[in-house]
Order: sequence, then structure tokens, then C-alpha cells
Amino acid sequence: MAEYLPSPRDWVADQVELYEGSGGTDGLTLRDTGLPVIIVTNKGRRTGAVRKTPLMRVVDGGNYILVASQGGAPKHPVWYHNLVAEPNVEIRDETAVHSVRVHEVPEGAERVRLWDIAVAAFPPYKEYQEKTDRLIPVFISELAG
Ligand code: F42
Repeated sequence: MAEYLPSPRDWVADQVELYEGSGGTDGLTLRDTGLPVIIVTNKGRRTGAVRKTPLMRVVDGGNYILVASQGGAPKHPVWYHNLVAEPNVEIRDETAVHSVRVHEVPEGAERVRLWDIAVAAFPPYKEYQEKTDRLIPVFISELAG
């Protein structure tokens, strides 16, 4: 089993510890927004280490939409590159854990549809997109198998 390397950002590492440590019964929302969060367990593309990334919980039917916004920062988050390199990940949604495969949704009507769902679930995504020149990547999950 690969080693777990926590995020260097304390608030992120703390949320993962609370969420995972409670078996998905505590630390379930983003700060004081009350909006739900999932934990994506992914593999570091260079270290091979276990990485755990909290993201907003956005769903399209039974699939999860993952938005690589990183607060509208100029560069994609590192986890974006991890998911492109190894798309088989685990998603913890409260007490449920799903093995899924994710893929980036290319520009086009389907991405627009998923983006609108994401903004409805977490309105700050819209401001994050306005803040940055990059097109914020959107992934969709499907059950691995
Ligand atoms: N971020 C989002 O992008 N979208 C969201 O919807 C979102 C929601 C959210 C909710 C709660 C919460 O606590 C955090 C939330 N975040 C959200 C922040 C998110 O969890 C990430 O912290 C953020 O997106 C930054 O991701 P990052 O992968 O760039 O993290 C950096 C800080 C990081 O961990 N860097 C590590 C480090 O040590 O510097 C490297 C991590 C890594 O994967 N390394 C790879 C490896 O091999 O291990 C190397 C990869 C390479 O290419 O170098």
C-alpha cells in the first residue's frame, strides 16, 4: 500500500483527517458554506503516493462532476495532472466509497451542461472562471469496471 502524503495546506489536510477519520460523518462541508464535499483519493503521478483531495460534491445523476478550479488560480491544481495520468480513483461521499474512473470533458455542449450544473451547486465557480485565463477543467466519473 502506497504511503499517504497529506496536502501541504493545513486547512485541506485537516478536513481530510476529520472527514476520513470519522468514516464520513464529520467535516462534510466547505467551511461555513454548508455545501457538501467529497474526498477524491488519487495517485501522485510522480511519487506514486496516495493523495486525498477534497472537492465540492456536484452530481449529474449517479455521476460526480469534479471541477479543477483551485479558487481561480492561474494554473491547474496538481491533482488535475494526477487524474489525467491515473483516472481510476476512489470517491468518498459521506459514508459511501465508490471506485470510479474519471475523464476530462472536452469543450463543447456536454461540458457547458455539466459546468452549469456545477455553478448551480457551487456558485463561486463562476467567479473563479472569470478570474483566470485558463478554461477550468471539468471531469465526469463513471463506475470503474
Ligand atoms: N479545489 C478545487 O480545485 N475544486 C474544488 O471544488 C475544491 C473544493 C474544496 C472543498 C473543501 C476543501 O477542503 C478543499 C477544496 N478544494 C477544491 C481544494 C483542493 O482540495 C486542493 O487543495 C486544491 O485544488 C489544490 O490542489 P493541488 O493538488 O494543487 O494541491 C497542492 C497544494 C498540493 O497538494 N501539492 C502537493 C505538494 O506537496 O506541493 C503535491 C501533491 C501531488 O499530488 N504531487 C504529485 C505526486 O506525485 O505526489 C506530483 C505531481 C506533479 O505533477 O508534480
